[in-house]
Amino acid sequence: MAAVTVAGADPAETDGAAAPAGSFTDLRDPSWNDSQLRQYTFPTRPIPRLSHTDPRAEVLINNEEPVVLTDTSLVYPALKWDIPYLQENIGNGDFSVYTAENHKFLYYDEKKMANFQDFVPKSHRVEMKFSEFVDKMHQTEEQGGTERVYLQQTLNDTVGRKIVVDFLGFNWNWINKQQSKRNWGPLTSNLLLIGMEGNVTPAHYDEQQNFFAQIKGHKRCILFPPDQFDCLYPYPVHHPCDRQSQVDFENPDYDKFPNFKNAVGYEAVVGPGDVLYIPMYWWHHIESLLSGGVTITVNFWYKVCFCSTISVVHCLVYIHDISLHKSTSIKQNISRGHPLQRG
Ligand SMILES: O=C(O)CCC(=O)C(=O)O
Repeated sequence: MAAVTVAGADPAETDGAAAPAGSFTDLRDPSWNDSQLRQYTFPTRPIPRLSHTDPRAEVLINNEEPVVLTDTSLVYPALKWDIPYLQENIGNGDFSVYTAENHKFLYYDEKKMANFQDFVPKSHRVEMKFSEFVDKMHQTEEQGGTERVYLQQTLNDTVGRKIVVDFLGFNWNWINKQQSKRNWGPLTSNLLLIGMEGNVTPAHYDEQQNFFAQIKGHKRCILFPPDQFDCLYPYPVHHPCDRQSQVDFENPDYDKFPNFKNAVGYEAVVGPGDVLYIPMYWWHHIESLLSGGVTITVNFWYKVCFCSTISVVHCLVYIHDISLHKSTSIKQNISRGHPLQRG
């Protein structure tokens, strides 16, 4: 895998030194401030923010390194989305909503729960109508309850006409070119994420390329390259939390996870109109800013087809580069014909 050059492309960066997470400096967007970021122990460097026309952005994506693209217009028609507009137009389908007793929404694969009978998930998936989700969110906001909700639903054909029109107005021309010039497989899904302020998706990696398009509110995204696999201690492959880090970023247990002391992240705060490229196998921790209101994101997940020669070479490079755990899971995906579900 190519050496990570991500920090070097940041026009705001001077010496490339890593700063403690939560105190990185770049060209600040005045609509948020440091007090809205959670505090962590590990250092981070900024992810470059570039125009999609900047040749350095292409280089980063080609190298499978993260970049925030500031002007793709990828989800331009959706920038008007807010809760009242969605309530009016999103339709009467069922939505997957996760509920949790605290702000952390650790993903787990329900199909793997039989393998670990003692596993007790800390969040639960419930199917509900959009209006029920909004009521639950308002209940917590108004009554100061501890139960939080996070809607995470693949966009599908139950959405109303105006949402379809907005969706068709996405910048498919740009994103289709991104896909075809890198020989990625098909778009597998667009996940719609609607979160409460302060919600956290703990660090995990996905087996797909991701253009993560921010629509409303701000999210802080902390990424770690795949070569920091040994710092992040994923759950075992057959565990429901496969691909998720076992390290609690807010209270790391260094006796159990000593290499976490060596973790160095790359971070960016994304706001409406920004698109973060999250390369396949890069760990990502994502938080909706504290006191920042509701966040809305749509992601674009692309399979990588391991069928073409170039992808096989790519795959072999990965297998060579990363630890046994990871290569085992990649090999499993290849032998299964790469059946991807969420991520
Ligand atoms: O936005 C989030 O909270 C999580 C999104 C995520 O993990 C993804 O798009 O892969």
